[in-house]
Amino acid sequence: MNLVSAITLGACMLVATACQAQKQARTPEAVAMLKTLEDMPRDGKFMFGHHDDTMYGIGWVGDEGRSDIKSVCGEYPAVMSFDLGDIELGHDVNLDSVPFDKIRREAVAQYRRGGMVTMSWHANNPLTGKNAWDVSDSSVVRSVLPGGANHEKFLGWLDRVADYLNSIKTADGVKVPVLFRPWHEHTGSWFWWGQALCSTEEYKALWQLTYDRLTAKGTDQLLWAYSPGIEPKDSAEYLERYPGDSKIDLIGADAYQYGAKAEYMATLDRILGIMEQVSREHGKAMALTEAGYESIPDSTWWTQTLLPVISKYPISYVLVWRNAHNKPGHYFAPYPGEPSAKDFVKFHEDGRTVFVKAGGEK
Ligand code: BMA
Repeated sequence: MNLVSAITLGACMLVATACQAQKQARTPEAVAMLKTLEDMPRDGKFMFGHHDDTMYGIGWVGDEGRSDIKSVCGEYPAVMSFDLGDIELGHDVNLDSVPFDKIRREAVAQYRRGGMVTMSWHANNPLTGKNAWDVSDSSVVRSVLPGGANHEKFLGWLDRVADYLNSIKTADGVKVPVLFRPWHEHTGSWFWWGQALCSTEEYKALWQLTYDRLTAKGTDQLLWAYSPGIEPKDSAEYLERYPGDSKIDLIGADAYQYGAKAEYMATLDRILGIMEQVSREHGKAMALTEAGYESIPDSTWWTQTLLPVISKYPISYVLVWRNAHNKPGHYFAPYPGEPSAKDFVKFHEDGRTVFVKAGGEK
């Protein structure tokens, strides 16, 4: 072997070790979850997801095992989303009054029935003490980075997130894999980590800090999702604040209908087209991480608006937002008797959509 081949071999071994080290840093359950996310579109399917599905719905809150989706179609969503907002303050309930103990139980139940769990984090503003939507000051992100006045406090917040995620375990002690989706919708400017509130470097540093601190706390059960809003016009804009391939497992977008059907379909088409390109070039799974039409004022929305567009793209899942029990009209999923429920049953019966069975617990 000459020197060049020896060096090349050495370099290859280093790369292989690094890759292995990265893989070894994942629990088998997280690896399996990533494989499922990747396999879905290859099988021509995608999972359906719903935020806070088993926590509350229209006309009920906290009923054990209840779900508006299950009431309508007989199965649970394959993906359930929960939010960590207020965990950083040490509260027992999140920003929507859902007890963290209940989120832990429901995450385990969802995992045991063969479904997936994703978590967002509407973290409070660490500078002003107000909520995630307080955009009154554009030095917040800088203030939590190393050297910033809120750095130590913020590390404590990250530790609380890590400790909580690490506490979500089955009875056998298996940590439930979670697709963690922090600092979402950053291409808009309605959260303190948004586009106009920090620089690209600061946003990326916020991700690095989050990733490093959680990883150091042993959160090897996590997958990580990047989910901008619909603002990017091309892949360069989509990737402007991308934290990097080594930190991201799935790329997403949060896209809601506010106006006309044709306009929303065109928006979905555009953002999913951009994501398809990024997904191919970066080798990442992709999903519509949040979607919906508040109050669903279109009784065929599921099969005539959503399905025709998303089924053109290799998405792993589509997730709709919550059915608030105490905020009239703030719902995104059907419930029994709701005008789009019949159409949702058709969507459920479509061979491409994936749900999980009630009672199918492992
Ligand atoms: C928003 C709304 C709010 C909620 C927040 C976090 O989109 O649903 O009511 O507090 O998400 O779940």
